[in-house]
Amino acid sequence: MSQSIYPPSSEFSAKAHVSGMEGYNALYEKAKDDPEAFWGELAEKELFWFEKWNHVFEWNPPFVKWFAGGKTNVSYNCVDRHLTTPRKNKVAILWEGEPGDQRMITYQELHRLVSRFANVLKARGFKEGDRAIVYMPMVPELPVALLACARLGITHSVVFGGFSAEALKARIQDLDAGVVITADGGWRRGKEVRLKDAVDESLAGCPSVKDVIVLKRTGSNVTMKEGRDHWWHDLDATASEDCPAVPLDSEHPLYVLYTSGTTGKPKGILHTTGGYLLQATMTMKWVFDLKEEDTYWCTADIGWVTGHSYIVYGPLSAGATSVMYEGAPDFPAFDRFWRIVEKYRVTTFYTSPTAIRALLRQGDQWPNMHDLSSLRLLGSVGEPINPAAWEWYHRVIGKGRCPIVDTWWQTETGAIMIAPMPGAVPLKPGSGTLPLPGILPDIVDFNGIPMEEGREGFLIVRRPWPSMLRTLWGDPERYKENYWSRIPGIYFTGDAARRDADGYYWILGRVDDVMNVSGHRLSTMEVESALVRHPAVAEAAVVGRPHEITGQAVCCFVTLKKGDYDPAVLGKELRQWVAHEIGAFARPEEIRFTEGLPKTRSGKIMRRLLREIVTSNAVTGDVTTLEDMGSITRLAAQHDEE
Ligand code: 7RM
Repeated sequence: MSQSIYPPSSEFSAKAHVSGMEGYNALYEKAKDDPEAFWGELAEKELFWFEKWNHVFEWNPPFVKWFAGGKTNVSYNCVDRHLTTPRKNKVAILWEGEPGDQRMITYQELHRLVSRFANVLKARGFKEGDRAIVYMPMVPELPVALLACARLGITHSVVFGGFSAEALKARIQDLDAGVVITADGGWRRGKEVRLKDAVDESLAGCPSVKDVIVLKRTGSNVTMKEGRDHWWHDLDATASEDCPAVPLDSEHPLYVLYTSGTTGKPKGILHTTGGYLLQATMTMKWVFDLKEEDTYWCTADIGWVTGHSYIVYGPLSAGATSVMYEGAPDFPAFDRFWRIVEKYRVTTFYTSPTAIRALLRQGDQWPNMHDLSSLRLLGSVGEPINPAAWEWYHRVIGKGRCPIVDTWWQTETGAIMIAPMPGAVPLKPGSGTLPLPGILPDIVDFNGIPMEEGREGFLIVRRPWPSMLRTLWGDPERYKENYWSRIPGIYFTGDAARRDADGYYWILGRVDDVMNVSGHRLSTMEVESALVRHPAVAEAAVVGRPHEITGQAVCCFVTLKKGDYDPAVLGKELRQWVAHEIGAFARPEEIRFTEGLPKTRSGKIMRRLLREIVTSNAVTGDVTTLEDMGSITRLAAQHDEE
């Protein structure tokens, strides 16, 4: 496959935090040779500590501690420390609600909001070691609630605002949370998402919950239970603005974030304090090349890890101006993102391949209606980005001027692990390029033996890193089993990948997304990228189905770009196309045209559900992360008609 390479422009390099491959190599080598010195110096320089640590890290596989004995506070680092600098009147959060309302909150104002709300929690008796569930829309009070918890050492767990009452209840129970922080509702595609109703429904079986604090966002009618439920504004009105941040151990649990595993029970990923914040802060500079004058926008939802690390903790710790948007990208029209970029003169824009493909599908007229010349850097996260989407993002959004940082990481890794430093590392569309300093990934076979260049294998990480998950909440055995036993003593990412002659990493998707057709290992991603290279195809999801002769057969779900197609003709053409692009063995057995694909709320295609549909035409197991349950019914129904 011919490969285009995009080196950084000399203009971009000249101003970047890290310039040229020499700059990258020097940092990488230093971190590799002496991780203690490397991370120790950064921790001292980049974060505020009440007391210094005893050791940079202590590694008792598979458990690690970073900066243990050191005392710090995430809320202090994200807010208070900026108040004695010229940043005190800088906008921290530049917020836009879906209906078009706006708020601009400076660091000083953020300090007041966080201190007051921390005093509200304190007055209700919550303190260091307690747990809070946060179930809110994307409004500024969401980061305020998180920072208030962090200020007091209350471990928070954000549950995405679209989750059902049932999913919420499971998380409240698993965490044994004492308080739920919520809102009446939020706005999504012009409709109210009624959060308080879901909280009421979930609380029947949750005796641990003493208090529910309700923000008024939509103003709709909600039931308030006497003694248990309180309006945020009532409690906040009388709260003092003086609430010093509590010095906490570097290993104090900052948050738990639930993510679906291969079984039905979600895993509670635990992140702690000093190490997490350090890597989140450093990646803002290394990967997003953050400058004082940037207006940075990550479009993720705070309900998943990208929002935690790259809307709340990373940007605020680094003193950024961070845009936050409440609603959907297509409301009221397909240009909402580009409208916001133009309006606030956004310089750095970080989104997912799913969003890019969805917007690409609507045509260039939407971005072309807006002045996007403020952009200087683009980012991608969540899935491999296919070359066609990359090229569109680069050309139509970035006007060929902006580097694209393709960032590989996981809820478990806490912060970005593999991504280009944009002033240093030449880009190859579809590759996360090289590991960041201190990160030692490798690609190995079943026995942990490194694969040769170009060969597909398991992506692993050899050394603990600062923002690594510490355990699964309440289940250290599952933590060991899930991440450290496939190849004993080594972190197993669950992803397949390969490395090219330049040492660049190419992520091929989850290991359980690898098919085996006639003895050929074939990644579902490979077939998907072949399909989306076809001009009629907007998006594709591919799964394997048991097959008597070939082991597995390739089944494809395809959404089309606008146009008139004859499904019979196009189906044949696409099968031929894939055979031509990859090889005859990859020729799909089946192509199903569909209006939409089942996705998680963070935009990942749920291939597990598609696998169940093609094997048994039924769906079982955990579907709580699914964005639109209707997509499943429609896909199954479509099959019945065939
Ligand atoms: C941040 C996030 C993690 C999984 C991971 C991969 C996939 C994420 C990329 C990617 C290719 C990327 N956390 N993934 N980023 N694949 N290129 N740049 O997404 O826990 O929700 O998902 O997502 O499979 O293991 S996550």
